[in-house]
Amino acid sequence: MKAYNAEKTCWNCPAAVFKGNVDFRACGQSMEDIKSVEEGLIVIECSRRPELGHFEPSITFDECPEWIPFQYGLMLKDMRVMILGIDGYLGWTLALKLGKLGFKVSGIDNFLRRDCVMEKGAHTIVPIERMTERLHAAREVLGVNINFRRIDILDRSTLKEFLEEVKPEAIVHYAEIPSAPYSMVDCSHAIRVQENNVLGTLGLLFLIKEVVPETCLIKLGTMGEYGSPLTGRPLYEGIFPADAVMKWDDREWSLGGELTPRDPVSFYHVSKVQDTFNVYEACKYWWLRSYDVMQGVIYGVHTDEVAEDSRLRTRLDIDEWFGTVVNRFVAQAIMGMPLTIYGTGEQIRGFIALEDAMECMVRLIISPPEPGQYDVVNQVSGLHKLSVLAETVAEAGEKAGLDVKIQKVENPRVEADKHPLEVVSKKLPHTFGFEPKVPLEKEISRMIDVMMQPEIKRRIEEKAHLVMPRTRWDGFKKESDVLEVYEPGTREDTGYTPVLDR
Ligand code: USQ
Repeated sequence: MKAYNAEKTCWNCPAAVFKGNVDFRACGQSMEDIKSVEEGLIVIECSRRPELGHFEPSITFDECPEWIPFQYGLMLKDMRVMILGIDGYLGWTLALKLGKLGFKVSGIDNFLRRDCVMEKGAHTIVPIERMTERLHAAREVLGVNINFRRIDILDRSTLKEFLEEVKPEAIVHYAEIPSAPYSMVDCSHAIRVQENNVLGTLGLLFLIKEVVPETCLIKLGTMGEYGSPLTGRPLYEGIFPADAVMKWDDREWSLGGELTPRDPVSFYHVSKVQDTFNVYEACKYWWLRSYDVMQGVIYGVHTDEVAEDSRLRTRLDIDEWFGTVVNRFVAQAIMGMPLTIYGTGEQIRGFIALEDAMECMVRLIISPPEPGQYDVVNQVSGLHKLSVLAETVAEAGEKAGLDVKIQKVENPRVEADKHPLEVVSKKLPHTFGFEPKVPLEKEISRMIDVMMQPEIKRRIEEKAHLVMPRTRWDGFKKESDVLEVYEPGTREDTGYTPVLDR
């Protein structure tokens, strides 16, 4: 069977440098126009094989000797991937995975995540090494060499030098502050999040235009950009499908191809929406190419690479600022704290396990968009209602001999806590050949195994006082009141049933 990316051509390949007779990067025409009107005029030079001279961009990945088969499809030999935010939960995990697969990995980080967690007085419950030790262990254990620089994404001149040195063929952008509660602490935290995220991304776009316009930017967005429309309107993949229509006043228009509405749920999520528009515009103005990844809530601790050696582990946060819900529930089960459901627990969210998310990223990296193409994928493998999620964690905990209770606490956030949710996530399975491999229950029990280790259990208990929510969207500073505590298995499943269109 042919690889899912076999039919892509030089148009998609980051090694193809366009040498055509038109400056199509600024011409403002649609790509279809360019392709038909300028047929024969657009030529490329292959940066990998300059001896071929100038030719039409029509060689498929399947035909090109630079694209070689590997377990996920075809990969560009020694493809250079730069990860921005390489020290984080996802960045580090992806770096090891890509390195092990034979990609040439480079990355930047300014350790902002470590600082923000320290500001809370918390720590990653899975201990992680300093970067020098991480790099050393990656080399020693996995034979992976990572070209790391300590650079702040806002320091554009230093980042520019690094981009010029590496000339990445894909850039994965994780260098953002990822926490909704952190962005709601007060004015200076809200500004810090938006400054780092929005201005960091905007500056990056200008640098890509200048230094590596052929690269693909794989930008981490969030499912939270869409919100959860009370009408139950499906959450399409960022852009309305061709047959979507708007009806009003006895008239009808096609919405096909337009960005779908966004309804973010915190100042952090707003920063991601702003990024979406900036990336979308940059692709339009300068023919950059990007995948905007609307990722659901990540959970988990496992990939083969991070599990290889304790020095290679990735971080795991459970405090009220940086812990995400599944990771927090499992830690709460371990320390004997009733699982903290915010509000009714009828909120529904998209989720994906760490290991599955990493596979999706590899699949996106090796199948770049065309010049000028901005595309969106909804990266979720399941939709779960929070109350049901708590039951699932409780059940796994009980199997492991833990006595788990659930508590409903006053919701510190302003969010719909009873809403339908229908999510479309068709591109990853149908265009990129991705099938989720890690069921929720499996990852939860892997997490329980890791968190029951005495050192990690001790680290959880040490920070137990930072787990209850205190950061409220209304600005008052107070710990949420407990509304009720109950035994798992004693409540009806109420609210809406989620729908995932795959
Ligand atoms: N929640 C609880 N109990 C908890 C923690 C959270 O009921 O102890 C609830 C929240 O109220 C919310 C849901 O769980 O309804 C998810 O909260 P979360 O803190 O796990 O995730 P969120 O704030 O949405 O943000 C996280 C990541 C963010 C990413 C996002 C994906 O921190 O970087 O963008 O997940 S998504 O939620 O799909 O937007």
